[in-house]
Amino acid sequence: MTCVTKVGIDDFVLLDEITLDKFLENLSRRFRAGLIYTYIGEVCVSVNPYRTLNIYEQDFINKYKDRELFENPAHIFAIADHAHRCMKQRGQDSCVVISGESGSGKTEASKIIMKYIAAVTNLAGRQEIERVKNILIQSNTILESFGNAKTTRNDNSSRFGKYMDINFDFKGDPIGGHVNNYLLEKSRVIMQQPGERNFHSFYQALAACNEEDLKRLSLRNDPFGYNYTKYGGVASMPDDRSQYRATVSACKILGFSTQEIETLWNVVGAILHLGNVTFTTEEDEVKIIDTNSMNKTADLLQVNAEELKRTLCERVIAARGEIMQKSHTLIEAEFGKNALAKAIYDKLFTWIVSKVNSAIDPQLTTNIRSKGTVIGVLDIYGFEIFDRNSFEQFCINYCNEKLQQLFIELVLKQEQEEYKQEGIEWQTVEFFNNQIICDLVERPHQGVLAIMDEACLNVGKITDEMLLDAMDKKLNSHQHYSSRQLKPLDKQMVHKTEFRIKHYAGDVVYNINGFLDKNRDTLFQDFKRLLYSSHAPVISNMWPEGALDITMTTKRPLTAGTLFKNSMIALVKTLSSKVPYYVRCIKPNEEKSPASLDEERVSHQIRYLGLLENVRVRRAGFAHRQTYDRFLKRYKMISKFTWPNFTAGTVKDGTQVLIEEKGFKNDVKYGKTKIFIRSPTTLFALEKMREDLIPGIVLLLQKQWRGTL
Ligand code: AOV
Ligand code: MG
Repeated sequence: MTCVTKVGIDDFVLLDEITLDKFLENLSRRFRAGLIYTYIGEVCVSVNPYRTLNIYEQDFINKYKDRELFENPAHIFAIADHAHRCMKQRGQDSCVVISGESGSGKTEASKIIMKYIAAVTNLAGRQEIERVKNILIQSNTILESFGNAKTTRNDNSSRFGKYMDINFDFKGDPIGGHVNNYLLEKSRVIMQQPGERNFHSFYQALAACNEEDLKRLSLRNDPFGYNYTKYGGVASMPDDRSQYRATVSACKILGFSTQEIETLWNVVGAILHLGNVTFTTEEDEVKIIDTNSMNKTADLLQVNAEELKRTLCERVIAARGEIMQKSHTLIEAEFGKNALAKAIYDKLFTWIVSKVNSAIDPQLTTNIRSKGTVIGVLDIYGFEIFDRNSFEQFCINYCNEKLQQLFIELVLKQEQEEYKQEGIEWQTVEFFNNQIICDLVERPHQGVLAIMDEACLNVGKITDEMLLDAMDKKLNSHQHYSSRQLKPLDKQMVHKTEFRIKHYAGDVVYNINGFLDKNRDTLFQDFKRLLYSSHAPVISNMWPEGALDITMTTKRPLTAGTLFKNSMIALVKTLSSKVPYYVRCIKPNEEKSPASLDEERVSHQIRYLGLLENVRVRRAGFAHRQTYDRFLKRYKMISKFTWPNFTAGTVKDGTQVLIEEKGFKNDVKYGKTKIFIRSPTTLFALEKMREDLIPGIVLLLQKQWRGTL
């Protein structure tokens, strides 16, 4: 086993002074020594090591299994073990919230937690449980292939948010799970920033295009030969081909049929070909230049080529009861094609998630009817700032605001409010509350999302610039909002195109171009009908809305922004209903280097994550709290003054008598309804005394029961 020597302190609560310098010094000393985990009480701070560490092997698993946090050096295994043990013992649902900026190690952390849980469960070796564990782990491979991509911040960046519940039976063994996914960054399908790639799946298909099972896609292994994979200027990565095989193998393990796997890659291939379809205009009519690419697209989507051609070049409209064909302009044709590519990929991803969900549905995987208890693992896209930030970054960063708000509510605020309520002496810890930024985004009528939705109601009449004007009018006095006037090159009036939000984690300038379209998120009905007509059942089933007749009017669907907001509110509600555990991830440098810790960047993260405030609250805080009656019920047996019953006063008096007799007076405070115990060791000592007495008491009760006493 790798020997873990003690470097710095294992828990920031033990710092001699709570200052940024001391915090940073401890963090970087430990990072240099390969100790990437440090606690703040029960919160685990993790620094991305950017190298493989031998700290996740079986010997480490054995070391952390069934152990308390303070018994071993800080490790994410201890958090996973704690969550699992508490869930099992108390039957309470819990969740692990992993947060931190892009590239800080959230996805890796979520996989480490899942692997640990898989390693410490099913000691009886039940076959169906082994199957479930394998499926849960393999589902990551598929979701990452289709939902992750290389960005300038992270080579394997999650471009969707993921919340996975793992269901456990009463023995604590996994019996299934459920994935909730949040807004996929589908604009990546058609465009990538310099240095970035499209989703991994496209390059996997290209790298493996010569394999027997992909020949039908007629692809060439040349990412620069396809419009949709060339913009970022980054070609294949060495493991694209092996990842293709891993993805197919994972699909098989999850029970995808051969036909479904075929359709999956057909759709990927179809999108690549569709990207190469180009248009021209002849006599005011749009025509396709490259029919070859168009035919291949139709072939792979199993739709009629003539129909595809028609829907790319014109649309059917119903006006005053009459149905007419209307030719697109060049711009509309390009726009429609790109919207089609994005929509097909988005639907494919949703379908994959639903397939994963049916493979891990606890009712189907085992015959157990009850859903048991769950541990939820949240791995979302981290806060990000690019050179150009659009609607997707706006949603991603808003999502991070919501999670920070939850952390503030649960860790910083509630704890302090409880001390106040209980009358415990307490020096209030000040912290920045980002509720004001959440409000800026989500307030009804006044927030950015509401203003956007209002603008979306006026189809065709409002431009992105007009939206920005409307935002300026309503938000200009907000402390966290501003917009920039681009310097006019000549005397002509130049519209503003950017606005800035002062997020909790930094200022981000968003470019307004495309906001309205992305929020409205519509696809011409003709495309929906076309895809519904596909001979591939998987594709046709993805597009039930294509069955609607042209003359039928449908209700206006909710916008992408509102749907996202609703899903965030639901997520926060789910997380709040569970016992939370936190992993706070830190990115050590911008170079993805294992050797350096950029003090400025790391200090910035410590500050905005509120870690110092977390230490302050925790330090003055208490490891355990319990109402007096429950406390006394549990421990009354260890004191002669309280056993079998305390009759000389209130439950609070009884608790006090017990604590004083056992010599823990200096480690506790008495609130109005609860006792607060400062250090975990006191709690463990109490537990130990109770445990030692239990066999004797059981014997005593048995004797009483048999009437032999
Ligand atoms: P993220 O999930 O936080 O970013 P990842 O978990 O994808 O970040 O981590 C980025 C990269 O850092 C990984 O691909 C690994 O190479 C490396 N890494 C992270 N954690 C570890 C670890 N514990 N041990 C070894 N290497 C690690 V984002 O999804 O972009 O927000 O959106
Ligand atoms: Mg990630």
